[in-house]
Amino acid sequence: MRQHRTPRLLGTLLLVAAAGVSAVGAAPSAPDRTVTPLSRVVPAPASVDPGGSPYRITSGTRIRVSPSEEARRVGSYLAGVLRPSTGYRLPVTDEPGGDGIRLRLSRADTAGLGAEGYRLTSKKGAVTITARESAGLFHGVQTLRQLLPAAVEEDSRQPGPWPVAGGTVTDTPRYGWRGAMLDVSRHFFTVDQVKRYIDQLALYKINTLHLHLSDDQGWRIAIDSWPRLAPYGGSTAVGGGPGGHYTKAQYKDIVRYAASRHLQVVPEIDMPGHTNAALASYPELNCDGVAPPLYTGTEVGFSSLCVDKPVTYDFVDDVIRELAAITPGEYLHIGGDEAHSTSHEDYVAFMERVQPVVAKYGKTVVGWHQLTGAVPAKGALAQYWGLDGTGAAEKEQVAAAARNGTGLILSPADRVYLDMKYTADTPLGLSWAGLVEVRRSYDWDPAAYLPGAPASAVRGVEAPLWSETLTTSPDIEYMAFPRLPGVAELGWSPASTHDWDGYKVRLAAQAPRWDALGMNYYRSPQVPWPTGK
Ligand code: NGO
Repeated sequence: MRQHRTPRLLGTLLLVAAAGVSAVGAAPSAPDRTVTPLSRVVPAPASVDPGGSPYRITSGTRIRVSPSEEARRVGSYLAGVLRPSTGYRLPVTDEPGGDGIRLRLSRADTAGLGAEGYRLTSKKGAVTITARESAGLFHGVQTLRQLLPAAVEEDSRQPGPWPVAGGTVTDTPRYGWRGAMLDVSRHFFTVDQVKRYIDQLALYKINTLHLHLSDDQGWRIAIDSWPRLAPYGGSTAVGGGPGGHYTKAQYKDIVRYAASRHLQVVPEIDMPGHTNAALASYPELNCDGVAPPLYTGTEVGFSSLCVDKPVTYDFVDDVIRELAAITPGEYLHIGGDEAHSTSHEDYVAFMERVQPVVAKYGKTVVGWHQLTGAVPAKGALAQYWGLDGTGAAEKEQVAAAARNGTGLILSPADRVYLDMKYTADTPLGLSWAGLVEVRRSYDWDPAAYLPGAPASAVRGVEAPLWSETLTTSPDIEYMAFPRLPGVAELGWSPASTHDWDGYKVRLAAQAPRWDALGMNYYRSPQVPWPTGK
C-alpha cells in the first residue's frame, strides 16, 4: 500500500509544474497522507481544540525533555517507538528551548491535569507535551503516536512525512483504575508474552495489570516458605500442558516493565476457593490431610482451603508477606469468588482473618464482589463480575457495601470479560455470560451501571481475560482487540464523549496500527474497518 506514494508524489509535482511553478524550487512539502485529526484518538480525549499549522517530525528533530530523569525516561521510550520507522536519529536532549518534540514536567500550569493528565500542543516547529507527573507525559506520548501515520508503528524504516495536526489536546482520565486482568493460571504465559500485552495495554492508557497468579490448575509464583507450590503446583495447566511459574526475579521484572509503561501490577492469590494447586502441593492444607491430584479440567467451585486449621493462616500469612514484599503497588487481590465448597459462615470467618493480613503487610484488599457477602475491610475494593441480569439481591449486596465505603471496580462479565466469544462462531473463548460483540462491550456507563451504588464509589473498570481456551499471544490479542480499547475508553474518557457511532470510526482507525505492530484482532462486522488492505 505504501508503494502508491511515489506515483502520487510525482502527480503532485507534475501538477505544480503544469501550474507554471518550478518544481525544483518547491518546498519539500508534499503531504501525501491525510493528517490525522486531533480528535481521532482512543480513548477519546477530554478536550480538543484543533487549529494552526501541523508539526512535522524530520531528520533534524530532537526530543527535548525538561531536566528530570523521569521526563528523560519517557523521552527515551518515545525515541524507541519513533526511530525504527522514521529512520531518524531523534536525540533525546535536555538542552533548553528550541524546536522539536518537547516533554515538560511542570508544577506551574498543570494543577488541572492531576497525576495522569497532559496537555499536547502541536504547531509548526514544535509539539509540546506538558504534564504534572511522568504518567501524564507517558499518556500524552500515546496520544502523539496515534496522531502520527500508522506506519510509525512499523519496526523498519518507512517513508514519511510524519505530520501531527495543529492544535491543543487537554486530557485527564475519568477514573483512576483502568485495568486489564490476565489469567496466567489456567494457561501460563511467559514473561515476554506478558510484556507484549503490557505494551498493548499502554497504547490505550490502561494503568493497572491484574495478574491472576493462582487457581485450581496452576500456582504461578515462587514462594520460598512453601517451595513446592510453584514447581509442583505450577507444573501443569488446563488440558494437561506443562504449566510454568515465575521466579521472584521474573515477577519483579514484569513489575518493573509494567512500571516503565506506567502500569501498576495487582497480584491475585485466589482463596479460599480456586485453590486445588495449593492443596495438591501440601497435604496439610487439606481438612482430611490428603492432597488431591493436580487438576487440568475447567470446572470451578470444588476446592477450598481448610478454614478451621491453624496452618491455613500460616500459609496465607507467608504467601501474602512474600508477595507483598515484591509488589510495590498498593493493592493485593485475594479472590474470594466461587467459594462453593466453603460454607457461608466459614467464608465470612476466613475473610475476617485474611483481610487484616493484607493490611499488616501494607497493602489494600481487592476481592471479587462475593467479598461483600463477608465484611469488606475498611478501604477494600470489590470487583463486580456479575451480569446485567444478575439478581437484584446480589446487586444490592454490592451496592450496599458501596454505600458503606467499599470502592467498586466494574467488570460485568457480559460486557467486559474478554474471554467471552464475540459470536457463536468465535473459535476461542467461553460463552457462559453470553456472546459479547464489540458494541456491547463499549455501550454502557460505569457510573450508572449498578443500581443503588453511588457513582462516587466507582473507582474504575477492568477487563478480565481468563485463559481456559487461550495459549498464545495471538490468542490473547484476538480476544482483547478490538474490545479492550472500548473498556479503556470507558475508564478514561468523559461520559459526554460516549457515542458508538463516533467511537467505531476512531476504533477502525486503530487497525492499521495493529497491523503495523503485528497484532492479531477480530475484524468485527460492527466496525467500519479501512478497506483496500
Ligand atoms: C469466572 C470465574 C473464573 C472463570 C471465569 C471464566 C470469576 C471471577 N471466576 O469469573 O474462574 O475462569 O469466570 O469466564
